[in-house]
Amino acid sequence: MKITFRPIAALMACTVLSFAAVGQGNGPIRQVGKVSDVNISGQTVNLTTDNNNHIQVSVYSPTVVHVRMDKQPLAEDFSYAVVGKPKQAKADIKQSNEEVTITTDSLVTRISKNPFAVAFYTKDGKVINRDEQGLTTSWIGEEVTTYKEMQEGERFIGLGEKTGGLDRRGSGYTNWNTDAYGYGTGQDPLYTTIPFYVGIHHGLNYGIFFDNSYQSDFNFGASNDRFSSFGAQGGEMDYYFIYHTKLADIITSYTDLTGRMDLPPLWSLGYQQNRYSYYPDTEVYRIAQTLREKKIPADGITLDIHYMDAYKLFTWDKSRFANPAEMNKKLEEMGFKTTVIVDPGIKVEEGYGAYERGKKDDIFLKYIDGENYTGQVWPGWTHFPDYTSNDGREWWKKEIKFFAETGVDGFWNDMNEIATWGQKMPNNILFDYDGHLTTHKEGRNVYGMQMARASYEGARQHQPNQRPFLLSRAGFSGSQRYTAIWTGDNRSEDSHMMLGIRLLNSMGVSGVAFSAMDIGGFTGNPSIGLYARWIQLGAFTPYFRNHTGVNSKSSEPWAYGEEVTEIARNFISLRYKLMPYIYSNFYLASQTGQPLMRTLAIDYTHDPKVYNGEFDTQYQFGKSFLIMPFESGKNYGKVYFPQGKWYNLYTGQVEQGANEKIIPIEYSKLPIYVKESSIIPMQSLVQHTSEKPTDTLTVHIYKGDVNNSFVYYEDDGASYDYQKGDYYKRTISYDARRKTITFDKVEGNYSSNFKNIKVMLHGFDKAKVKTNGKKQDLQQDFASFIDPISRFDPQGTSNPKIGYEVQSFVIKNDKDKITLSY
Ligand code: NBV
Repeated sequence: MKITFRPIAALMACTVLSFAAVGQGNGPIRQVGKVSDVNISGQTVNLTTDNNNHIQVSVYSPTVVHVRMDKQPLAEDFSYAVVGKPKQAKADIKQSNEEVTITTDSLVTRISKNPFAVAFYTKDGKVINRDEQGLTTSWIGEEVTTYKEMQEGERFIGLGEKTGGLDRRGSGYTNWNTDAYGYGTGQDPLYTTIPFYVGIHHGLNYGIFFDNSYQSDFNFGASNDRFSSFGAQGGEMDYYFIYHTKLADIITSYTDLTGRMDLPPLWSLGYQQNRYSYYPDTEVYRIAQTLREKKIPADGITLDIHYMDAYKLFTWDKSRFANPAEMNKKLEEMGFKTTVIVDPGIKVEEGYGAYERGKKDDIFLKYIDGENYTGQVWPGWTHFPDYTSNDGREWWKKEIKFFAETGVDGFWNDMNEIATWGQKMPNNILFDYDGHLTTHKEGRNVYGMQMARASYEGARQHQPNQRPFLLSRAGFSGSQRYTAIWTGDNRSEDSHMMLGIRLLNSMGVSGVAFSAMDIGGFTGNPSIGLYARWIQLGAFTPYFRNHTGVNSKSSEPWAYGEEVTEIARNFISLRYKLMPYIYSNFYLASQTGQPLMRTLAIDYTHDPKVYNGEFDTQYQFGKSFLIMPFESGKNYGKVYFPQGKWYNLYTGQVEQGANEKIIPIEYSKLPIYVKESSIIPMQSLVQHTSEKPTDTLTVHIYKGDVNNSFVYYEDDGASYDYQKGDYYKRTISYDARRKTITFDKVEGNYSSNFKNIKVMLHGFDKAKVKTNGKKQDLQQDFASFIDPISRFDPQGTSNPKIGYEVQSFVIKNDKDKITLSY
């Protein structure tokens, strides 16, 4: 009897304990509990529960609902990520014994009272997303997690810089900014934290942004078949729920909340030559000169840590760079801008200026007892500025002036996870967190973002009417307001090239339009084929950066033989010819948050094929180009054409969409297709963005059965004068039913670089074109985007150009509306 009694007693004790946990919130898990008090004020519902938890659900806009919960009364809503302001919205709030419902123009939020749980529905009653009824929200110690009911067939995408497939279902992830040198293709976490994802099911899609900078965990059905969840090691449960019928609009709403990039300087969209490291100055000139001699267009040269004196920030190694201002001036004359690397660690060395000034201004991160934290990096033992304090940022802004004086145009913020040897920064370091004193646990994930912010603000302060270029390795949601982000120390392997595409596509969905990977790979040496493929793809990434590590082979476009040089020249030149298209797409990103690299999930959200591992690296570059990335060495590959018609870029041949196909892959030609009804503005070839193209803008139009529009945008590409109206903008629309192409009236005061517009018609058989009602004469023309490789024609005589015949005509670039009909 005794023997059997004991386990029963133990079981009973356990049962009591778990009831206590559920009922009173004092067991090992504190449940959110039953709503005991409701207070409705305007667009906001405040609730308390019988477990003494405090909750606020408020309508942020008709499509966004903000949910906050804490074990104590809610504190001031401080966020580094969110810059948007709640919008006045019609919200009909009703209450019954069981629930509170909030109805806006777009969705219905239902708050159950027992226990507290939130559910979001469409206006016609479909579940978009709801708390898992039994688990809802709970705390284990300081760790807080919200559990969501897993919907049948639900997929998850986003979460920024995360490895894994496009569809994250079945996986779990951690956000803890990490220096991940030579990371594995499945490694997690990496450098940047973006706690934002999109859920997709039953023809619906929603976004959740979890605004918490502690280490956070996301579970999309990993090791369980019941829920998806998001939680953090501390802080509030604080999330924004976003609902739109179109996925692209979710990105727009998310970037309404967390901000968007400024228009970048045009030069930063050109080709950027990096290595760890180019020195001395004569080597920098050699690289610049060779790019020009070999007619490989380029705009930027980047200096890595060897430009510094013993890796000390805000110094130049004078034996390598005797006169940096003069060097930068000469480079500028050659059409190059200089970007320098900046690391946060300031060497502890008596008499070293930055160290002394930092000590004097007392801006370094400290332990709880007030002693400066010291960690080891390149220069040896260093202190780290607290960029989460206003004083820390102000100090850094003053220091950055050092570069402004030498004509530096770009700042590359590295090692800002924070990276220190040992990779185990202690948690008992304090971060000001802008007046909300906290520890490393909450401060770490925003440190890199705040460093980039300080660099950005510093650059702006010292050259107020010049757009700076910023690049950062670590980041957090909202970093896109200050900087581009690149994916750190990848490897020179095929799998990394493909991973890089997935990372950039994922960042694009997650608000980061300006992103990059090291083209060619950082660690190791790529094969010739891999390098050739990667540089072709690089031309279709937002920030085009060729970079390699300190011990690897040279990685300039001529380092892999003549043939690869030609391939690189072809695709880098194509990027320069596409600059009007690319720049207009960056304008779009600055206005709407729409990324340049668009996973097919953005426009073909509910087509299951786009999530298939065979096709999930395919992406659109802008809306017109469909890029098919493939590992090197493949002669054939399977692709998927989504709904619609797709033109082969090189032959003009049309592929019907909603179709899989095996296509031949040529080593020298990245498979690229153009979407029907596309409008693609291009210019003549230039060797850098400050060289003037010819005065004719070529607009390629591809015949199609769907409507389309393209916002063409131009300005000086360098200053902020566009904010005063100095821009040139017009919408070009393709109306498939009316058979018209309309160039709307120009907006803005900037006069275009282009006097003429040449319209090239693709796929229009014997078109009869009228311009503003008058018959238009057409010319026979040839559409060619790249040149043949000379291997096939050493004399350059017999080999026909790559391309196909089209018809074209030239019109004046009038500011008034132009209507073409066909
Ligand atoms: O500054 C050197 C490198 C840099 O080239 C690379 O791009 C960064 O990701 N940096 C990391 C420091 C450590 C490299 C082992």
